[in-house]
Amino acid sequence: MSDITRAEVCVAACADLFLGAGETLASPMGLIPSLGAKLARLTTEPDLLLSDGEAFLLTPESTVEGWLPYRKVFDVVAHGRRHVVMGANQVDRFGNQNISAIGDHARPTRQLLGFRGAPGNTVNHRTSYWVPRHSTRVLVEAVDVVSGVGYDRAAGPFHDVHRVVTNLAVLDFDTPDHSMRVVSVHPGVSVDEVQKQTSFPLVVQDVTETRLPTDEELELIRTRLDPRSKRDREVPQ
Ligand code: F8G
Repeated sequence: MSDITRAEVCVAACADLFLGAGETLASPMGLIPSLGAKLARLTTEPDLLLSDGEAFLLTPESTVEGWLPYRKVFDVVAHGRRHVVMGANQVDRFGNQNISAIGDHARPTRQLLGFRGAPGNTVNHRTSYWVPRHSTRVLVEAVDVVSGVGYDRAAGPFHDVHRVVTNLAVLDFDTPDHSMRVVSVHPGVSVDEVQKQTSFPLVVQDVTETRLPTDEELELIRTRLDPRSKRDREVPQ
């Protein structure tokens, strides 16, 4: 299939976040991660559980298939069989995430979402991040406030910041000091461009090109999961 869009590459990269997850609760925030989780469920991970973030488990077509009220989500968080894909106003080289405030904490210039579930998520189970606009403003040397905990802070045995998927690249922390590394750049993007849009030096080794979605995946994305192409609004071509 031709004309594969950047948004579709990002959806497939988000689906790959869940490779090997098995019977795990996926909690994707934002459209592209949600499409990715649904795509994974329909292809490689048939046992993946999809939360609507409120009270239900849903099939990829949004039919209710389970009851997961808020209080129960906390049990799953503590148990650890969950993979959350959160957003980030800022994320730094060790995977600290900020969705709380911009600027000096005593007098922030912007009040954002607050800490929400980020601290508990990051100390209890696998966490990834989705950044729709990779820029030096988001990929910062050090976050202004730590919401999600990174590798340079003592975060306990269940801490597992897996990957950061952006509109330009896939990144992880699989380095000796857990500083951020480029795993792959999306087709049409150079490593230089990714570095230019990042405020700290990235580890660059064995970088590949992010895979294209398969024909089966494209069919699922275009006809079943997002027929109205809302994905193009989150990641313009
Ligand atoms: C900036 C920057 C920046 C933004 N530098 N300025 C400015 C400088 C920008 C704008 C203004 C606003 C378990 C669980 C939970 C639960 C439970 C269960 C979670 C405990 C459920 C409910 C709960 C957390 C889930 C997410 C976040 C998803 C996004 C957002 C965003 C954008 C964060 C990316 N770097 N950045 N500004 N939540 N959301 O110029 O200025 O600030 O900017 O898991 O919750 O409680 O816990 O945020 O901000 O994962 O991803 O989209 O708020 O939209 O509009 O960009 O324009 O006003 O002048 P936003 P944005 P201005 S898990």
